[in-house]
Amino acid sequence: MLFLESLRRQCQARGDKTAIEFIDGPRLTYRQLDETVNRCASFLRHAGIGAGDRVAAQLPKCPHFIIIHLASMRIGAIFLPLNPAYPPAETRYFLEDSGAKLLIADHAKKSAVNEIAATLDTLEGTRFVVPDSDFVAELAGWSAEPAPAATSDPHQTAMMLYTSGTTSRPKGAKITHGNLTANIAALHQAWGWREDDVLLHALPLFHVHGLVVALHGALHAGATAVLTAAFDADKTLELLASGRFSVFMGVPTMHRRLYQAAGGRRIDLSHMRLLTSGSDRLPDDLFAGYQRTFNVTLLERYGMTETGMNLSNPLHGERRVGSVGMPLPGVSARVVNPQTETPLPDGDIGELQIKGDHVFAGYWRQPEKTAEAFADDGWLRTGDLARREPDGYYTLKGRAKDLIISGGLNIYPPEVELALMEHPAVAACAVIGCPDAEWGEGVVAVIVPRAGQGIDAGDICEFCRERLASYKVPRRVEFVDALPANALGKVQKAKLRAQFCD
Ligand code: MCA
Repeated sequence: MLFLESLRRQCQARGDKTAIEFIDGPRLTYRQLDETVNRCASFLRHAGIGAGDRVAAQLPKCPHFIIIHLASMRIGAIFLPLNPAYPPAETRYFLEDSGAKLLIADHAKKSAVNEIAATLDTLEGTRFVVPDSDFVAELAGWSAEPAPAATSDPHQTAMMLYTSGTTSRPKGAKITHGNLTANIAALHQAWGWREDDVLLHALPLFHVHGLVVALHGALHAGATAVLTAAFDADKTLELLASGRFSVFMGVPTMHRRLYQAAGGRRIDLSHMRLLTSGSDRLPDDLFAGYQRTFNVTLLERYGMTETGMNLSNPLHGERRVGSVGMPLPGVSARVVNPQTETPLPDGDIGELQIKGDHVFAGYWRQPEKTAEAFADDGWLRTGDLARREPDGYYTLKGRAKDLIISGGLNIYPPEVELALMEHPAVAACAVIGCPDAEWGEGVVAVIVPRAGQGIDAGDICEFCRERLASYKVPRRVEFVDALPANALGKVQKAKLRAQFCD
């Protein structure tokens, strides 16, 4: 049964039980959730949205986002979540590339959004919502009649999430209804989701982690998701310690801040059933410090936007420090020689490749990039290096691709380099990630200035801020006379890392 169908059944079965609740904000029961999603689906159909159309939402974390997300998928449209931190140039690219027909955005950004919309032929409409407003009341005039089942095909695309590439502009990963269903089924089995679970949801909603793993996970189980509008470590720790919650998911930067917020106190969280960490490597010291401080063992898992979750440490059994665990039910994994793509014996390091019904359907309108993503025999190339231990646990050993992960967010150096190269005083540049205690890695730009042009680091950062979401803006800028290059002229980033990462 597809995820959407099982969600509808949960809505029918759970009636007055709370489905979603915002801290200091609105609460929706399963019945209200179902009705409101139906009303929003009526509104979308009335706005001319049909199967296969792209509906973009660029909103802060609010109930509107969740309703629009579910309603879009319910009528067979393709949901496209956009990070509100994107500056106009990035937002425009995603709307243009996806050919989004409708954009629903924050009322506070109306004039900037309208400026972008005026330049796009494919975007037929924009709607603005006030995130604090009563969306349920606003939709009350629309029919709550369920939409005719538009989504019985597991191969139909349910949503599109943009991921950057090492050599190209960001690509839209097509996630099908079948992918979502396979992932959720695997996680429910592996993590033992229960209807009496109460999830504290502090992640952004525009990534797989917050949207699928956390939110869909709770709704699929008929559990309750309690959402914070943003992540505040002190507030989150207070909530976790309150005894109300059984599940929490975060990225290492969030867990590090929670650990620091404890300030050396021992705070017992052992009443919680499951605390997971993902989107970036969990440092060993944090794993151990967390255990001592909170009397719980974090469960580390590994996923990708293109697949959702792949590997996980076990719910019962050893949660191994430094390991991302074993393949989830229905997931096949192998480690191969990156050159020949032949499987390697246990203990050898190679590229991790993945297969299963959860693996995405390809990149939007990019058949060549899609073909490059898969090996000839159909396995997905993750671009991550890993080793399988003889007892089946996998350990990540680095990246085959040029990627920085900062606070659980992927940043592709070529994207930042392209922005830097637009600066008139930049003759050449290279962007690297240096270890950072808070963020995991921090973006460092190494720049060769153009002769005779004045240039300073603050100006460079300001220039980037106009073109890139602020988390991609270099935290440090270094100036050099020349970049180290190999015989083919390729910049040797390892040398730069050795020079500039302490
Ligand atoms: C915020 N800032 C960052 C980051 N986040 N800088 C670098 N890296 C970041 N990740 C910057 C902002 O640009 C801003 O800069 C300043 O920090 C404060 O912004 P604010 O929004 O207040 O930050 P925050 O609330 O402290 O955010 C930190 C955070 C957040 C909570 C750790 O980054 C976060 O929610 N990360 C999780 C991302 C996530 O869900 N990843 C999953 C994707 P300025 O002041 O200069 O403007 S990967 C995924 O889904 C796969 C499938 C998987 O396996 O999970």
